Amino acid sequence: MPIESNKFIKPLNRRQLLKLGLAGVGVAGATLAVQQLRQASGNAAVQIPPIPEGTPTYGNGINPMKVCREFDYGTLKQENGRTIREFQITAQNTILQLNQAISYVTWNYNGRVPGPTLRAREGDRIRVVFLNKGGHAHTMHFHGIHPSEVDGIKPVRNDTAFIYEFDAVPYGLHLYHCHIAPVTRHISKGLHGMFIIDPKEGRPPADEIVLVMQGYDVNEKNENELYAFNGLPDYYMQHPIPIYQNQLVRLYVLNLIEFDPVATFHLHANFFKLFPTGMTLAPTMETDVVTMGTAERHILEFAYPFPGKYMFHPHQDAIAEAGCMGVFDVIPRSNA
Ligand SMILES: [Cu+2]
Repeated sequence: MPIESNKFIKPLNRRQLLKLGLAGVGVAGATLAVQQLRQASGNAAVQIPPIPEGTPTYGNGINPMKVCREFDYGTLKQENGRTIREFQITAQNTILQLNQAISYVTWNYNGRVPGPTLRAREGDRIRVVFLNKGGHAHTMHFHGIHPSEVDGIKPVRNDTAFIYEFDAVPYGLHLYHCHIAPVTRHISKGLHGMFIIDPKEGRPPADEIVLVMQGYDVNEKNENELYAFNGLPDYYMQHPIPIYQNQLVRLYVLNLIEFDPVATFHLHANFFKLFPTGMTLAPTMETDVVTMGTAERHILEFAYPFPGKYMFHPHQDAIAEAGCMGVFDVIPRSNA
């Protein structure tokens, strides 16, 4: 698939150049300046609605309303003239109250399901210090391009650690998960998370939201009884995610439902632009439903022109009605 790397870097006119004090520089210089501005500003220009009061937490104070906009950029270190982005991950077990009747022992990374959304820039050197406190052998297998030694299939025994180090390539929306057999079991018990590699030139400012779709096989019969976005069934039905009217929203959607071969993602009363696997800077299509096999993921972009509450869910009723449903609460800015 061709990658159009400069799609969003439009040449500036003379007035815009004067404003930037760049009238004397060439187009290449101006383009670079725009890229630098975009990197410097990041999403600082984007206003995000505050977390509604009273949204419940679980485990060690984990709040799915926070999780949906939380990114772990790691810790930057300088070593031998190179920047290393270091992440600390611990596999552990945490009991989750999935609904009023079912509490479930999850296997997870850093006490949360899904694990932290790890985020890096294309070309960064990544170092993941992985400590296994889960009581079973686990690993971290990253999707991406890397040498076999760090492919995360070699078991890391309980109470031992392993360091995965590799370059963040290619840019896109990727994932990591445990790769101990049966892999479906280790993934569906919660050992999974998103791994976002931003393109060097960045993406336009947007309200960025993470949604990981997951199933729970609570009685271990190789089929799911419950489903969820970001770990807790029906959480975003009871606690809609607030977004602003006419604000560009960038949704990072990952399907990690095991035991069901496919699930779709459908957005109500709108259409979204689709960036397959997050590996393009220009959308390849516009639609309101997209089909994903297990481990497939896409970036979706949209804005809501009208205020109100709008559902999102897979178009498979059995999945949606068993917990994989949520609502966006579109708020006019004047009310904010
Ligand atoms: Cu595992």
